[in-house]
Amino acid sequence: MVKQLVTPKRSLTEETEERLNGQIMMEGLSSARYLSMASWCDTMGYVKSADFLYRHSEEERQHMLKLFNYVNNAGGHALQPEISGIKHKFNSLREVFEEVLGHELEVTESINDLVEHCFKIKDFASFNFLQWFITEQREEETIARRAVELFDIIGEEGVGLWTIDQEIAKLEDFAVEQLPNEGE
Ligand code: OFO
Repeated sequence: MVKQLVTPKRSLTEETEERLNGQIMMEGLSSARYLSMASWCDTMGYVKSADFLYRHSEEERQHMLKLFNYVNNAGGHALQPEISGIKHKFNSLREVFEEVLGHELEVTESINDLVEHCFKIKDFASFNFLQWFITEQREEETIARRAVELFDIIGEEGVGLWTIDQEIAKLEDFAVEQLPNEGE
């Protein structure tokens, strides 16, 4: 048996630990999906969308690490998720951002379930920790919704796709304008 150097002070139930690891998987999946989308955009010449998605992929990895630290500090064991089945090819730039929106909605649902669970079992430390993710999801959804809207507002004909690609670079600023005093 491997000797532990410190006695973990466990404040997580097994179920909460498992659920937090489930959220780690969701964030890891976000990071992997966005990296793959970024690479596809790069090969297609959508340079601003590629930059946006590379940045976003890195952000998702940071979200995953935030959960890693929390789980281990609370006496649990954060697990590197198995991630497979990543899509590499897309039919259009619109499809990429529709998938981003669909994925973010799933992430929000998963965070909400986790928060509800923590509240029910009175794990207020985890409940409190997870508030950051709630706020973050508001921002992520705002960005993803706007990205999809751009295709209808601008249209894809002529210089439309080029213009949409330029506008994607401004999405983070758009979220700050829409949600002042929220997020980081
Ligand atoms: Fe981690 O915020 Fe998107 O998924």
